[in-house]
Amino acid sequence: MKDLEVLRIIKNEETRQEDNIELIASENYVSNDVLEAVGSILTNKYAEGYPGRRYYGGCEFVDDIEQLAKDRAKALFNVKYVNVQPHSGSQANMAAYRALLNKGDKVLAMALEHGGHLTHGHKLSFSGQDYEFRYYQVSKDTQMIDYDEIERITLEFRPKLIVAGASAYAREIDFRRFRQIADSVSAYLMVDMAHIAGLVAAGIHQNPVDYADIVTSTTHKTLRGPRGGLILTNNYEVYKNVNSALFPGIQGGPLMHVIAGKAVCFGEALKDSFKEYAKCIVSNAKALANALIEKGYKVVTGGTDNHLLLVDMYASCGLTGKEVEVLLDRVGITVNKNTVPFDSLPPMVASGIRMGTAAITTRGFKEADMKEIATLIDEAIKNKDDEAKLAKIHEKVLNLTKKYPLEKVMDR
Ligand code: DSN
Repeated sequence: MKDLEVLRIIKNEETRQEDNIELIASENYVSNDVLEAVGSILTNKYAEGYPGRRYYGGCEFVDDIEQLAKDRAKALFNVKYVNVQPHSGSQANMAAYRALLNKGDKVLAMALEHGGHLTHGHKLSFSGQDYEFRYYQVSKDTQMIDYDEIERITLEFRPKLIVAGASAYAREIDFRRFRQIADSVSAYLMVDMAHIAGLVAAGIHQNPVDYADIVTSTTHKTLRGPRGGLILTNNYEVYKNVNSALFPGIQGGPLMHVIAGKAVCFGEALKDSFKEYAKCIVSNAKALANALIEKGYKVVTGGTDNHLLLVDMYASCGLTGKEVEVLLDRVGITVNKNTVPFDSLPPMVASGIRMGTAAITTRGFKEADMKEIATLIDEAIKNKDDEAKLAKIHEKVLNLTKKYPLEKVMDR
């Protein structure tokens, strides 16, 4: 690269990704093939419209790429219709709402502070501004989804749409039950599977396409592809509405280089090796949760079924999520603060931290390493004011990450 100013910043980020233990639950490391596709000359092409129906000439090869991405996604998720154009999960959700709802319609979704997502009706998001949302919470006793309570709210509120799916919920979600609840008031069901898409692709989480009218996702979390969105449905009428809601409704020209990266990602996820990878994500998350519980940390719901865990740090050690996030950053462990259900602290402070194992599992970390990570986190918390000890912990983090060079795992 000739722009040395930009190159220097990219190199800094490269070193950070190489050196740190990456526990952000929504991040991962793409393969060199995905990187090459996203960095390709496909970025030069305008292709407004859909394959075979574009507004510009010269689209024969980008048509091939988009069709390949669609076909692979269909095979991967065993679904009839796919739109691979959403630039992000938020835009996938916006298109899904527009495909099913009119402004002001009633929607029921999980509360953000109980594990939901901003685009599931938060008042600061377009979703909460355009539709009348009501929210379900998790059970106070188990911290898990309470389906009977959702059914009760559904019968009272009579939403036109129910949204299932979460960004900070560690347990399996029963989409079949959600379908039954939605059917009780003839509501649509939308599933946002962004976090668990890789687990669904690998067949280790119930597949929502069998139950939902629309499934939305991102491609960059457990699915391990480029940053972007995805929409799936088995209903042709819904598919047509999604297509026009997304383009020309919301977006302009699709990012063909990213769609090529999605095609590569779906191809990778169709391989048997991806199934093994997804199983390891979950066993690593369980091992990390257990190791933290053994050290006395309060893991929300008492464990995990998927790729992430939430730890109530305030209840465990009196530190806020924000304090732990900053502290762990100092020793090279990257996490994010997160509210826990019924949190007494505001979101920008939060009682919890959220940790995910998708990225470190890509890197090759094993269950034994999860114990070491739990020990490093615990040591950092216990020695939070001791600079010398924190420096030693940072050394240990560097030794651990050196064992799993990124260059090796990206070449897959
Ligand atoms: N920001 C993503 C996450 O971290 O879960 C969701 O959009």
